[in-house]
This record gives sequence, C-alpha cells and structure tokens, in this order.
Amino acid sequence: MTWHASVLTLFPEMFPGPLAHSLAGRAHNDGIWRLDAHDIRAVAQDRHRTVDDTPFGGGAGMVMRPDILDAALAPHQDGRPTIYLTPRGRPLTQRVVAELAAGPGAVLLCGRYEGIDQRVIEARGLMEISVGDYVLSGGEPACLVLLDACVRLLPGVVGAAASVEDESFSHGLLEYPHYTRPADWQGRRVPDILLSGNHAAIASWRVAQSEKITRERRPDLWAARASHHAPAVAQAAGAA
Ligand code: 9D3
Repeated sequence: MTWHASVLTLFPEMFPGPLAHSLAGRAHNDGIWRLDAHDIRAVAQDRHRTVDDTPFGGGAGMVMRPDILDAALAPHQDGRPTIYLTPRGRPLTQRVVAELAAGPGAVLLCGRYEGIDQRVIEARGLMEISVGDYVLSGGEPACLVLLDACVRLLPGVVGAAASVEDESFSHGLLEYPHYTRPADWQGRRVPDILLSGNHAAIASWRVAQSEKITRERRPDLWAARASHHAPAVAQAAGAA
C-alpha cells in the first residue's frame, strides 16, 4: 500500500535530502511512500568497520566485500526489486521508472569505491542501473534521481495532469517553447500565433516546434519516434 524504498549506503545522512521537499516531501507526509536509509557499515564486525578490500587480479582502488553486502541486503529483500546503482548498469528510462512505481517499492544499493564483488550481484539478483553517461562520485545522487522519478508517479502525488504529460514524453517528443506576460519583454515579442486565439493553429505550431527541437537536440529520440509513427510502406522502404 505504502510504496517502500530501503536504501543501503555508506552515507545514510544524504537521505532523504532533496526528497524531504516539494512534491516528494508532501507525498511522504501523506504516507504515500516511505524511505529508510541504512548504513552498510553497521553490519561490519571488525574494529575498523571494514566494508572493502583490494581487488583480486590487482588494479587501482577497492572493492566492496560480498559478505558485507549480503548481510546488509538480506534483511530488506522481501520481494521488492533490488537495484544496484552503477555506471555500468542499464540506462534508467521512464519505462523502468513506471514499472518500479507500479510495484511495492525498491531496495537500493549505493556503491562507493571502484565497485562491488560480482558474486553478490548474482547471488542477490541485483538489477544494475545507471542514470547517464557521466561520472558521479557515488551512487547516492543517482539513487535520489531514481526515487524522485518514481515517487511523482505514485497515485495521489501529482494527479491526472502528470500521467497525461508522461504519455506525451513516452511518445518521444521534447517540449515546445513556453511564453507568458509581458507579450513584449526587452523588445522580445511572443510569437504572434500564440496571441491569435486560433487554437487549432496554435496546436499545430506547438507540434512543429516540438518536432524541430527533437530533431535538433535528440536525433536518437527522433529516430525512435519516426520508427513507431511512420506508415508501413515507409517502414518497408526505410528497411530496404
Ligand atoms: C574507473 C572506472 N570508473 C567507472 C567510470 C569507476 C567508477 C566511477 C564512478 C565507479 C563508480 C563511480 C560512482 N558512480 C556511481 O556509483 C553511479 C553512477 C555514475 O557515476 N554515473 C551514472 N549513473 C550512476 S549510478 C551509480
């Protein structure tokens, strides 16, 4: 009923962080979701609370130990999907976010150091997810991104407007430009068509703008959309 996120991290103080504010914060207060953050170090037994060791085969950096991570994960894996945030994961997409939001919640493992022992990934059935092709200093900011994207889709968080908007995003076009008053600001005029009152003309102008921006900025999205929307004959010609 309550969407439940359990985060395992060496930096539990980073949570809930920004998720205590705005939309997610209100939804949390309303009991729509809950978050608990757990310090991985709490399961380490030795005097220095060691969680990592040097890599077999040599190389730079440290690797998080499988026995430590197994003990940290086990108490939380209750049927919820378990995600390991890692730069080598599958890219986070709106499809993945929607699937997670439709489930009971998630157990989320944030890495530090060079990575975690491969065997615990297999033994604990971890789903490896990345939030994009750039290097973060750890999994925590990625985890906050994933949770923000999931929480806003939970029933009662944003309402009907958001699902309509998500639908349009999943159709694969970027947004058209927005304008508000004043109609003339520092000599920059709002496009005449938006002041025309011709709603059909405005709608097609906006679609044309969306298409232009998508083609220019995201040829990958544009190609994916064209392949869904083109008529069968054009598809066949394209395939030839
Ligand atoms: C030396 C090789 N590095 C891989 C590019 C190692 C490495 C860099 C940074 C290992 C971990 C990290 C920390 N990043 C994350 O944990 C992370 C991440 C990211 O850096 N980018 C995008 N998504 C994610 S999800 C977790």
